[in-house]
Amino acid sequence: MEQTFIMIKPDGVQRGLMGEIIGRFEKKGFYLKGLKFMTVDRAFAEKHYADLSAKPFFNGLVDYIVSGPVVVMIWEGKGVVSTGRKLIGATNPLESAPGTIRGDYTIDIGRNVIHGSDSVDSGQKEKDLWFPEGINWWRPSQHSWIYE
Ligand code: IDP
Ligand code: MG
Repeated sequence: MEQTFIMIKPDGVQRGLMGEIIGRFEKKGFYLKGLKFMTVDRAFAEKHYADLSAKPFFNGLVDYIVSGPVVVMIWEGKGVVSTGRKLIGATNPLESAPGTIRGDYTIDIGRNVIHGSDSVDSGQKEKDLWFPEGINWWRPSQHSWIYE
């Protein structure tokens, strides 16, 4: 089944939004397959955001990601990459709809509390980067109440 990499950024941790964010993915019906609390260094953050290295905000983005602990997760489910992005909302909170995580809890693009993979392929790459030890295998007992 499809998987995505989700990170609660340092502001989401500091602002006490961990339970809220995890709850939204949980209640939707996605399965949590990996979960860690960690602090990364600049080289690691630069690797995660390598595609954005030419952007003018890149150094500020790296400063932001290394500024405190993050919660990193692997979520699984049908369509979880694109539905996960919908739960998260548009990158710029000025454009993210109410009801989305960024729409409900954030103001500034550089403090948008959460990351989600933008494709199945980048989800796989991000999982390999953040969870080299692998993730857990389990299937919640409610499976047949979520999937027909
Ligand atoms: P995404 O997180 O919605 O996938 P990306 O374009 O991949 O958005 O950008 C990664 C992150 O870089 C954003 O979530 C945001 O934290 C930061 N970012 C993007 N654009 C800007 C900007 O114009 N100024 C400051 N930070 C930005
Ligand atoms: Mg992105």
